[in-house]
Amino acid sequence: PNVTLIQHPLIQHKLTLMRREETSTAKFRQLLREISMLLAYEITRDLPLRKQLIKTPLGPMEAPILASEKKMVIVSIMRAGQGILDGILELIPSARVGHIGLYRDPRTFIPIEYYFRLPDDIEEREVLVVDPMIATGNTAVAAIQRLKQTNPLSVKFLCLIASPEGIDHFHSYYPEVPLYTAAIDDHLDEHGYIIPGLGDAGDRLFG
Ligand code: HSX
Repeated sequence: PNVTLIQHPLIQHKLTLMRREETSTAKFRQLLREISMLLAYEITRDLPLRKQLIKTPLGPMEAPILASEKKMVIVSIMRAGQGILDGILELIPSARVGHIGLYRDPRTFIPIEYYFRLPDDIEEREVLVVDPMIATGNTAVAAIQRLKQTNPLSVKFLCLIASPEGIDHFHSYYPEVPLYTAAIDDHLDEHGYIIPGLGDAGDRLFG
C-alpha cells in the first residue's frame, strides 16, 4: 500500500510523550509542533531543486533553490490539523494554507463539512493535507474528495497516528494518494477511537 511510516527516533520519542495521559495541553501542543517540523522535513526530502545564479560576498555561484514556481499548499483539517499546520509553517513559512472544517457525527461517524477555503491557483499547486488522526478514515476520504473537485497538481496526506482500518478505507477510495504517518496503531474501538492512540487530538490540543 501507498503508506510511508516515518520512524525517526526523535519522532517516535515525541509521539510517546504525546500519548501519555499525564501530558499537559501546553506540552502536547509543543510536542505536536516539534513533531510536525520533523515530519515535514522527512516528507519534503524529494522536493525538486533547480540551480540559480547568486552572488555570495566573495563571488558568483550556481546554488540550489526549490524548483516549484508555485508555493505548496498545506490544507489543515480543522480543528486538530491546526497543530500540525503550525509546526510545518515554522519550517516552510512561505507555504500557502487552506482549511477544511469537518466534524464527525458521533453516532454515524459520517463527516460533515462546515468550512472550506483554499488559496488561488490551486490547479498549479501541490497540496499536503494534515490531520493528526486517521481513525475510521471517513474524514480523510471526505477531505480528499472535496479537494479533488478543485483539481490540484498533486495531493499527499500526513497524519500522526492511523488505524489499520482507516488506512484500508482511505486507500480503497484513493490508492494513488500517498499517506505518511508516524505510527499505525492496533485497532479502532466501537466509538471509532484509535486504540491505544492518544485520545481525542482536538481535545488534547485545545482543551
Ligand atoms: C479527529 O477525528 C481527527 O482529528 C480527525 O479529524 C477525525 C478522524 O476520524 P475518522 O473520520 O478517521 O474516523 O477529530
